[in-house]
Amino acid sequence: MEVNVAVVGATGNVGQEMLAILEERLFPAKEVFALASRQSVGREVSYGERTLKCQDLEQFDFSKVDIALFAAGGAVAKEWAPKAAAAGAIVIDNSSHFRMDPDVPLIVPEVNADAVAGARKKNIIANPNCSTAQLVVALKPLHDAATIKRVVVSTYQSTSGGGKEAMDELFNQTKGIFVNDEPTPSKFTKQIAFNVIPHIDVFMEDGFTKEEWKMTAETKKILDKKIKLTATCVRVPVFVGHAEAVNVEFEKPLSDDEAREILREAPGILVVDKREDGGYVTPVECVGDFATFISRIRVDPTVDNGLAFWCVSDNLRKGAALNAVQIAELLLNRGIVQDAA
Ligand code: 11C
Repeated sequence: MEVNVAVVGATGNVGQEMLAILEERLFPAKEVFALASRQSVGREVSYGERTLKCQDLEQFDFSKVDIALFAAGGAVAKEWAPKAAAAGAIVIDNSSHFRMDPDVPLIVPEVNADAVAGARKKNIIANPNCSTAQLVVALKPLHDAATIKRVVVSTYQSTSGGGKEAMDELFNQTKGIFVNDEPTPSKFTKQIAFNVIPHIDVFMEDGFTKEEWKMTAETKKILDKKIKLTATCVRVPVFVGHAEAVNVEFEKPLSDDEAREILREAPGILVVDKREDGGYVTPVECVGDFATFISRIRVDPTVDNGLAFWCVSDNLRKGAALNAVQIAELLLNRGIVQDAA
Protein backbone atom coordinates (compact mmCIF):
# COMPACT_ATOMS: atom_id res chain seq x y z
CA MET A 1 0.00 0.00 0.00
CA GLU A 2 1.22 3.51 -0.80
CA VAL A 3 -0.35 6.85 0.02
CA ASN A 4 0.36 10.49 -0.73
CA VAL A 5 1.22 12.70 2.22
CA ALA A 6 1.52 16.46 2.75
CA VAL A 7 3.45 18.03 5.62
CA VAL A 8 2.14 21.51 6.36
CA GLY A 9 4.65 23.70 8.20
CA ALA A 10 7.54 21.69 6.79
CA THR A 11 10.22 24.23 7.74
CA GLY A 12 9.39 24.30 11.48
CA ASN A 13 10.80 22.17 14.31
CA VAL A 14 7.92 19.69 14.21
CA GLY A 15 7.47 19.68 10.42
CA GLN A 16 11.11 18.72 9.92
CA GLU A 17 10.78 15.94 12.50
CA MET A 18 7.67 14.68 10.70
CA LEU A 19 9.62 14.35 7.46
CA ALA A 20 12.50 12.62 9.26
CA ILE A 21 10.17 10.17 11.03
CA LEU A 22 8.15 9.33 7.90
CA GLU A 23 11.47 8.25 6.42
CA GLU A 24 12.87 6.53 9.53
CA ARG A 25 9.73 4.44 9.99
CA LEU A 26 9.59 3.61 6.27
CA PHE A 27 6.10 5.06 6.04
CA PRO A 28 4.67 3.80 2.73
CA ALA A 29 4.47 7.20 1.06
CA LYS A 30 4.18 7.33 -2.70
CA GLU A 31 4.76 11.05 -2.76
CA VAL A 32 5.49 13.52 0.05
CA PHE A 33 4.73 17.22 -0.42
CA ALA A 34 6.41 19.81 1.83
CA LEU A 35 4.12 22.81 2.28
CA ALA A 36 4.85 26.14 3.90
CA SER A 37 3.84 29.79 3.92
CA ARG A 38 4.52 31.92 0.86
CA GLN A 39 7.79 33.34 2.22
CA SER A 40 9.25 29.82 2.52
CA VAL A 41 8.27 28.64 -0.97
CA GLY A 42 11.28 27.08 -2.68
CA ARG A 43 13.12 26.48 0.61
CA GLU A 44 14.62 23.02 0.75
CA VAL A 45 13.89 20.53 3.51
CA SER A 46 15.30 17.03 4.04
CA TYR A 47 13.25 13.91 3.64
CA GLY A 48 15.75 11.15 4.35
CA GLU A 49 18.42 11.31 1.68
CA ARG A 50 16.15 13.36 -0.53
CA THR A 51 15.52 17.09 -0.61
CA LEU A 52 12.03 18.50 -1.06
CA LYS A 53 11.27 22.05 -2.20
CA CYS A 54 8.54 23.73 -0.17
CA GLN A 55 5.37 24.52 -2.06
CA ASP A 56 2.85 27.24 -1.24
CA LEU A 57 0.19 25.98 1.16
CA GLU A 58 -2.33 28.45 -0.26
CA GLN A 59 -1.94 27.12 -3.82
CA PHE A 60 -1.84 23.43 -2.96
CA ASP A 61 -4.53 21.02 -4.20
CA PHE A 62 -5.22 18.76 -1.20
CA SER A 63 -7.19 16.31 -3.35
CA LYS A 64 -3.73 15.00 -4.36
CA VAL A 65 -3.04 13.65 -0.86
CA ASP A 66 -4.58 11.01 1.40
CA ILE A 67 -3.09 12.31 4.67
CA ALA A 68 -2.08 15.85 5.61
CA LEU A 69 0.14 16.26 8.66
CA PHE A 70 -0.30 19.81 9.99
CA ALA A 71 2.46 21.39 12.10
CA ALA A 72 1.81 25.04 11.45
CA GLY A 73 -0.02 26.29 14.55
CA GLY A 74 -3.63 26.96 15.43
CA ALA A 75 -4.36 29.86 13.06
CA VAL A 76 -3.18 27.94 9.98
CA ALA A 77 -5.01 24.81 11.14
CA LYS A 78 -8.24 26.73 11.70
CA GLU A 79 -8.23 28.06 8.15
CA TRP A 80 -6.60 25.24 6.16
CA ALA A 81 -7.41 21.96 7.91
CA PRO A 82 -11.14 22.13 7.00
CA LYS A 83 -10.19 22.93 3.39
CA ALA A 84 -7.81 19.96 3.21
CA ALA A 85 -10.44 17.76 4.87
CA ALA A 86 -13.13 18.89 2.44
CA ALA A 87 -10.81 17.92 -0.43
CA GLY A 88 -10.73 14.36 0.97
CA ALA A 89 -7.47 14.26 2.92
CA ILE A 90 -7.45 13.15 6.53
CA VAL A 91 -5.78 15.91 8.51
CA ILE A 92 -3.67 15.04 11.55
CA ASP A 93 -3.25 18.38 13.29
CA ASN A 94 -0.61 19.11 15.89
CA SER A 95 -2.16 22.38 17.12
CA SER A 96 -4.59 22.75 20.01
CA HIS A 97 -7.30 24.17 17.75
CA PHE A 98 -9.47 21.06 17.22
CA ARG A 99 -8.51 18.98 20.27
CA MET A 100 -11.64 19.53 22.30
CA ASP A 101 -14.07 19.26 19.35
CA PRO A 102 -16.27 16.23 20.18
CA ASP A 103 -16.24 15.21 16.51
CA VAL A 104 -12.45 15.24 16.33
CA PRO A 105 -10.65 12.24 17.83
CA LEU A 106 -7.67 13.15 20.03
CA ILE A 107 -5.34 10.19 19.76
CA VAL A 108 -2.25 8.70 21.36
CA PRO A 109 -2.04 5.31 19.65
CA GLU A 110 -0.68 3.45 22.70
CA VAL A 111 -3.67 4.70 24.71
CA ASN A 112 -6.83 5.14 22.63
CA ALA A 113 -6.15 3.77 19.14
CA ASP A 114 -9.82 2.78 18.75
CA ALA A 115 -10.82 6.45 18.70
CA VAL A 116 -9.50 6.47 15.12
CA ALA A 117 -12.88 5.01 14.10
CA GLY A 118 -14.16 8.61 14.30
CA ALA A 119 -11.60 9.90 11.81
CA ARG A 120 -14.08 10.38 8.97
CA LYS A 121 -16.54 12.47 11.04
CA LYS A 122 -14.69 15.62 10.06
CA ASN A 123 -11.65 14.12 8.33
CA ILE A 124 -9.63 15.71 11.13
CA ILE A 125 -7.70 14.02 13.96
CA ALA A 126 -5.96 16.00 16.68
CA ASN A 127 -2.52 15.32 18.10
CA PRO A 128 -2.24 16.16 21.81
CA ASN A 129 0.02 18.64 23.51
CA CYS A 130 3.55 17.27 23.94
CA SER A 131 3.45 17.24 27.73
CA THR A 132 0.15 15.31 27.66
CA ALA A 133 1.29 12.71 25.12
CA GLN A 134 4.21 11.34 27.12
CA LEU A 135 2.21 11.46 30.35
CA VAL A 136 -0.75 9.42 29.08
CA VAL A 137 1.57 6.79 27.58
CA ALA A 138 2.88 6.26 31.12
CA LEU A 139 -0.47 6.53 32.89
CA LYS A 140 -2.49 4.17 30.66
CA PRO A 141 -0.99 0.83 31.75
CA LEU A 142 -1.02 1.93 35.40
CA HIS A 143 -4.66 3.02 35.10
CA ASP A 144 -5.57 -0.37 33.60
CA ALA A 145 -3.90 -2.09 36.56
CA ALA A 146 -5.09 -0.06 39.54
CA THR A 147 -7.46 2.76 38.38
CA ILE A 148 -6.07 6.26 38.75
CA LYS A 149 -7.98 8.68 40.98
CA ARG A 150 -5.70 11.73 40.96
CA VAL A 151 -2.49 12.89 39.32
CA VAL A 152 -0.20 15.74 40.39
CA VAL A 153 2.35 16.58 37.72
CA SER A 154 5.10 19.21 37.52
CA THR A 155 6.70 19.64 34.12
CA TYR A 156 10.20 20.71 33.09
CA GLN A 157 9.61 21.68 29.46
CA SER A 158 12.32 22.41 26.92
CA THR A 159 12.45 25.54 24.81
CA SER A 160 11.82 23.65 21.55
CA GLY A 161 8.17 23.44 22.63
CA GLY A 162 8.07 27.17 21.94
CA GLY A 163 9.56 26.82 18.44
CA LYS A 164 12.88 27.62 16.84
CA GLU A 165 12.95 31.27 17.97
CA ALA A 166 12.58 30.13 21.57
CA MET A 167 15.56 27.80 21.19
CA ASP A 168 17.56 30.65 19.63
CA GLU A 169 16.66 32.85 22.60
CA LEU A 170 18.09 30.28 25.02
CA PHE A 171 21.23 29.92 22.89
CA ASN A 172 21.84 33.66 22.49
CA GLN A 173 21.12 34.51 26.12
CA THR A 174 23.43 31.74 27.32
CA LYS A 175 26.28 33.02 25.12
CA GLY A 176 25.51 36.62 26.09
CA ILE A 177 25.70 36.00 29.81
CA PHE A 178 29.35 34.95 29.50
CA VAL A 179 30.23 38.37 28.02
CA ASN A 180 28.05 40.29 30.51
CA ASP A 181 25.27 41.12 28.01
CA GLU A 182 21.97 42.02 29.69
CA PRO A 183 19.47 39.25 28.73
CA THR A 184 16.51 40.68 26.81
CA PRO A 185 13.51 38.36 26.92
CA SER A 186 11.45 38.33 23.75
CA LYS A 187 9.75 34.97 23.12
CA PHE A 188 9.80 34.27 26.87
CA THR A 189 8.53 36.62 29.56
CA LYS A 190 11.69 36.40 31.67
CA GLN A 191 15.34 35.39 31.25
CA ILE A 192 15.44 31.71 30.23
CA ALA A 193 19.22 31.11 30.34
CA PHE A 194 20.26 29.81 33.78
CA ASN A 195 16.68 30.25 34.99
CA VAL A 196 13.27 28.50 35.05
CA ILE A 197 9.93 30.13 34.21
CA PRO A 198 6.64 28.84 35.74
CA HIS A 199 4.56 29.99 32.78
CA ILE A 200 3.72 28.27 29.47
CA ASP A 201 0.92 29.55 27.21
CA VAL A 202 -1.59 32.18 28.39
CA PHE A 203 -3.07 32.65 31.85
CA MET A 204 -6.64 31.49 32.49
CA GLU A 205 -9.07 33.18 34.91
CA ASP A 206 -8.55 30.57 37.65
CA GLY A 207 -4.79 31.19 37.77
CA PHE A 208 -3.74 28.08 35.87
CA THR A 209 -2.01 28.55 32.53
CA LYS A 210 -3.53 27.14 29.36
CA GLU A 211 -0.70 24.58 29.16
CA GLU A 212 -1.74 23.30 32.59
CA TRP A 213 -5.42 23.29 31.60
CA LYS A 214 -4.57 21.35 28.41
CA MET A 215 -2.85 18.62 30.42
CA THR A 216 -6.00 18.13 32.51
CA ALA A 217 -8.55 18.39 29.70
CA GLU A 218 -6.61 16.28 27.19
CA THR A 219 -5.83 13.51 29.71
CA LYS A 220 -9.54 13.26 30.44
CA LYS A 221 -10.45 13.08 26.74
CA ILE A 222 -7.74 10.56 25.83
CA LEU A 223 -7.64 8.34 28.90
CA ASP A 224 -10.56 8.72 31.32
CA LYS A 225 -12.77 11.67 32.17
CA LYS A 226 -12.93 10.54 35.80
CA ILE A 227 -9.20 11.16 36.40
CA LYS A 228 -8.46 14.30 38.41
CA LEU A 229 -5.23 15.96 37.31
CA THR A 230 -3.49 19.12 38.45
CA ALA A 231 -0.39 20.40 36.66
CA THR A 232 2.28 23.04 37.11
CA CYS A 233 4.07 23.64 33.82
CA VAL A 234 7.55 25.13 33.88
CA ARG A 235 9.93 26.13 31.09
CA VAL A 236 13.54 25.14 31.69
CA PRO A 237 16.77 25.99 29.82
CA VAL A 238 16.92 22.76 27.84
CA PHE A 239 16.77 22.63 24.03
CA VAL A 240 14.84 19.38 23.44
CA GLY A 241 13.15 16.88 25.78
CA HIS A 242 10.36 17.43 28.28
CA ALA A 243 10.60 15.95 31.78
CA GLU A 244 7.77 15.44 34.26
CA ALA A 245 7.68 14.63 37.98
CA VAL A 246 4.45 12.69 38.48
CA ASN A 247 2.55 11.66 41.62
CA VAL A 248 -0.38 9.28 41.14
CA GLU A 249 -3.07 8.16 43.59
CA PHE A 250 -4.81 4.89 42.70
CA GLU A 251 -8.04 3.26 43.82
CA LYS A 252 -6.32 -0.10 44.30
CA PRO A 253 -2.90 -0.89 45.75
CA LEU A 254 0.02 -1.05 43.30
CA SER A 255 3.56 -1.60 44.51
CA ASP A 256 6.57 0.08 42.93
CA ASP A 257 7.83 -3.33 41.77
CA GLU A 258 4.47 -4.14 40.15
CA ALA A 259 4.38 -0.74 38.46
CA ARG A 260 7.93 -1.24 37.16
CA GLU A 261 6.99 -4.61 35.64
CA ILE A 262 3.78 -3.25 34.11
CA LEU A 263 5.63 -0.30 32.58
CA ARG A 264 8.39 -2.57 31.23
CA GLU A 265 5.76 -4.46 29.21
CA ALA A 266 3.85 -1.38 28.06
CA PRO A 267 4.06 -0.09 24.47
CA GLY A 268 6.15 3.01 23.84
CA ILE A 269 7.89 2.88 27.23
CA LEU A 270 11.43 2.15 28.31
CA VAL A 271 12.04 1.80 32.04
CA VAL A 272 15.46 2.94 33.26
CA ASP A 273 15.28 2.83 37.04
CA LYS A 274 18.43 1.71 38.80
CA ARG A 275 18.29 3.59 42.15
CA GLU A 276 21.94 4.58 41.85
CA ASP A 277 23.92 7.55 40.57
CA GLY A 278 22.88 8.15 36.97
CA GLY A 279 20.37 5.27 36.99
CA TYR A 280 17.66 7.44 35.41
CA VAL A 281 17.11 9.25 32.11
CA THR A 282 17.45 13.01 31.58
CA PRO A 283 16.17 15.10 28.64
CA VAL A 284 19.46 15.24 26.72
CA GLU A 285 19.52 11.45 26.61
CA CYS A 286 16.04 11.08 25.11
CA VAL A 287 16.61 13.32 22.08
CA GLY A 288 16.01 11.54 18.77
CA ASP A 289 14.44 8.53 20.48
CA PHE A 290 10.92 7.21 20.01
CA ALA A 291 10.41 6.05 23.61
CA THR A 292 8.94 7.61 26.70
CA PHE A 293 11.44 6.90 29.47
CA ILE A 294 10.32 6.18 33.03
CA SER A 295 12.68 6.40 36.00
CA ARG A 296 12.57 6.94 39.78
CA ILE A 297 9.49 4.74 40.36
CA ARG A 298 8.75 4.72 44.09
CA VAL A 299 5.93 4.53 46.58
CA ASP A 300 4.47 7.86 47.66
CA PRO A 301 3.74 7.17 51.33
CA THR A 302 1.82 10.44 51.86
CA VAL A 303 -1.42 9.09 50.30
CA ASP A 304 -3.17 5.72 50.14
CA ASN A 305 -2.08 3.72 47.09
CA GLY A 306 0.37 6.38 45.90
CA LEU A 307 3.26 6.15 43.45
CA ALA A 308 5.72 8.71 42.14
CA PHE A 309 7.87 8.57 39.00
CA TRP A 310 9.94 10.61 36.55
CA CYS A 311 8.98 10.67 32.86
CA VAL A 312 11.11 11.99 29.98
CA SER A 313 10.49 12.07 26.24
CA ASP A 314 11.55 13.92 23.09
CA ASN A 315 8.80 16.53 22.84
CA LEU A 316 9.30 16.98 19.10
CA ARG A 317 8.92 13.22 18.58
CA LYS A 318 6.46 11.43 20.91
CA GLY A 319 5.10 14.85 21.86
CA ALA A 320 4.41 15.83 18.27
CA ALA A 321 5.82 14.36 15.04
CA LEU A 322 6.13 10.71 16.05
CA ASN A 323 2.64 10.61 17.51
CA ALA A 324 1.27 12.15 14.28
CA VAL A 325 3.06 9.58 12.11
CA GLN A 326 1.84 6.76 14.40
CA ILE A 327 -1.72 8.02 13.85
CA ALA A 328 -1.08 7.99 10.09
CA GLU A 329 0.12 4.38 10.42
CA LEU A 330 -3.04 3.57 12.37
CA LEU A 331 -5.15 4.97 9.52
CA LEU A 332 -3.48 2.52 7.15
CA ASN A 333 -3.53 -0.45 9.54
CA ARG A 334 -7.25 -0.01 10.21
CA GLY A 335 -8.02 0.40 6.49
CA ILE A 336 -9.42 3.93 6.96
CA VAL A 337 -7.01 5.22 4.33
CA GLN A 338 -6.32 3.02 1.36
CA ASP A 339 -4.06 3.24 -1.68
CA ALA A 340 -3.21 6.61 -3.20
CA ALA A 341 -5.76 7.99 -5.61
C1 11C B 1 5.34 23.89 24.85
N1 11C B 1 3.70 22.12 24.99
O1 11C B 1 6.19 23.13 25.33
C2 11C B 1 4.02 23.35 24.33
C3 11C B 1 4.09 23.24 22.84
O2 11C B 1 -0.66 22.85 22.57
O3 11C B 1 0.47 21.92 21.03
C4 11C B 1 2.87 22.64 22.19
C5 11C B 1 1.62 23.44 22.41
C6 11C B 1 0.40 22.68 21.97
O4 11C B 1 5.49 25.10 24.75
